[in-house]
Amino acid sequence: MELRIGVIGIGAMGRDHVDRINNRVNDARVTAISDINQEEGLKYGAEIGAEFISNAEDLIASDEIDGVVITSWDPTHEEYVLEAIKNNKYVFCEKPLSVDSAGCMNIVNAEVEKGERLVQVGFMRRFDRGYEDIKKELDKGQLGEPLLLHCTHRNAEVDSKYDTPMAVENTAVHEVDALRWLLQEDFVQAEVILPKKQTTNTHANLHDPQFMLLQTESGVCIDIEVFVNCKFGYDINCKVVCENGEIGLTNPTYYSIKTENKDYKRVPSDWKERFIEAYDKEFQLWVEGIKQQRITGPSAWDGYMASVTTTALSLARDTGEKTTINFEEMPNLYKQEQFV
Ligand code: ISE
Repeated sequence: MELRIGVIGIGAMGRDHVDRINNRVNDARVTAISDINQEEGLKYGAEIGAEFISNAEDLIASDEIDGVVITSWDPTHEEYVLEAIKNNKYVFCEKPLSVDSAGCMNIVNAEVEKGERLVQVGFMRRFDRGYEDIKKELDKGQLGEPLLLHCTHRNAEVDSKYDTPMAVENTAVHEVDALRWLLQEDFVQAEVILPKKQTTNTHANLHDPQFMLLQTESGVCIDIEVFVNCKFGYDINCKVVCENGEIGLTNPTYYSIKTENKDYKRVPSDWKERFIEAYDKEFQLWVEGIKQQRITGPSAWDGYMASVTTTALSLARDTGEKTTINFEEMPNLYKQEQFV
């Protein structure tokens, strides 16, 4: 049976997901879309053969929709996810699950009350081959205990709307989730160091680059460089230093070009290119989850934990102080599937 998927928000990310659902994911098709821009929505709906439903709540409630994808403006996520839970609909929500931790907790509580997982959050890095392989190696234990992690998250450039807080909330949030999943433990302390020297390629509202530090419950120390105007491409690195060795991501390019005394490897241009396979896999897992009525991908609890951690990082940046990360106790609903 082909699942009927409704997508709310048809900006760049929404369209990217429509394309993967219709062309690369098995057993699902986008049959309805919704967007605040009616003209664009009608035009795009006609292009992809999907009904345009102007009111997102009507799309969520429709009997002709089996699953909802939320790629709308961040502040609308919480409201639409809660509406989906109310309507017993499976829902895939792009990060952030909500703009704050209290909002994420509202979703956790609504799901716990239903007694069933309906929500998957768009933390795609868990599905990336590189991160998966690192996790397998760490789980084997031959490298010994992880001690330190060095990560970089570099974007070629960002637009003028991207400001200092977004380096945490929009960008480092991916490391926050992926590293928590890799290490299978939570973070307890956050710190952000803003180097005095910034790139001349930034603008007045964006401190770039930034240096973030996290510590886990067991004492693993992590540094994350976020540099979103690095100019040369989308460059993601993660090195885990263990007792008996080191393991890290490589640039996932399958060829190099030698010419004019140089040996070139391509650097991806953005996250859509770098993580294309991971995005496809996360959606395939979501579709399988709906079919089997058992969602196992990143959960509302993971969305909440990412939010408490990014909130602490933001506070640490604003105060210049090390900040303790506090969180609620994990409800039983999430214990079984934790860190899948
Ligand atoms: C963007 O929203 C993403 O999700 C990308 O993965 C990240 O690299 C980028 O910095 C964000 O702005």
